[in-house]
Amino acid sequence: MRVDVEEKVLSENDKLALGLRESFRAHKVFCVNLISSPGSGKTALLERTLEALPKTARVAVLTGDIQTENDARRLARAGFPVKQITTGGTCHLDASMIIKALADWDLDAIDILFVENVGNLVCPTSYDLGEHAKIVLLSVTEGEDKPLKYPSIFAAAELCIINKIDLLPYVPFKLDQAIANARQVHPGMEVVQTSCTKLQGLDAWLGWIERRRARAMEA
Ligand SMILES: Nc1nc2c(ncn2[C@@H]2O[C@H](COP(=O)(O)OP(=O)(O)OP(=O)(O)O)[C@@H](O)[C@H]2O)c(=O)[nH]1
Ligand SMILES: [Mg+2]
Repeated sequence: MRVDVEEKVLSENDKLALGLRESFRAHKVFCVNLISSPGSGKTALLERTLEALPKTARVAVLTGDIQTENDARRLARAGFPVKQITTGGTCHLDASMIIKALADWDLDAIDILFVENVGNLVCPTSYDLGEHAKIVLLSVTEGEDKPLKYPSIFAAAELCIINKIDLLPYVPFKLDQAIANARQVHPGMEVVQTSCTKLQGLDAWLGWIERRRARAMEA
């Protein structure tokens, strides 16, 4: 019975996600969905990203959390449109939440939409948001075995960002092994290493966005 209900909820989400995908296509919005454990640095990466973009860039952010507007407050400082989605307990964003949050935004004024999912390495994976790409963050304090323990998100994500590399001297994190583990789950997976405190790897990340967006717009 439980399985039946979950399947129904998921297929309902899939229908809504299909509509979102069509809407992103029609309005030429490139959308990425950032997923990671709580505290891996999704908001920090988006803060650094927004700061690095020209003020004329047409970017916007939806950020999901169970409670608080903290992340929206942090992200809004860069001056781009930001909206917090507070789920009130739900451990992931779903397509209906994205549709509701976008309702009063003009999609024609947005080229790139960043979605920061609720901090959770499991549940967000199952919910299509109509995005072009899922991106998984793994910080070096979490352990190099995480791609093997939580394979679904590493299989589904197009890009793995290994964040907090400034902490590598202080933690027993085997970087090569982490990359090998990610690629064991997802052969050929692209990996970018970043530090949001030391501003490392941001060019590689921004370059990935530009290339991936160009591909999405061609399709
Ligand atoms: N040393 C170091 N700290 C970082 C880095 N990136 C983020 N942090 C810190 O890690 C903590 C968590 O970062 P957040 O950006 O809030 O992480 P998050 O993934 O958005 O967390 P949730 O939204 O709660 O899931 C903060 O104290 C950040 O300053 C990094 O590259 N290096
Ligand atoms: Mg956050």
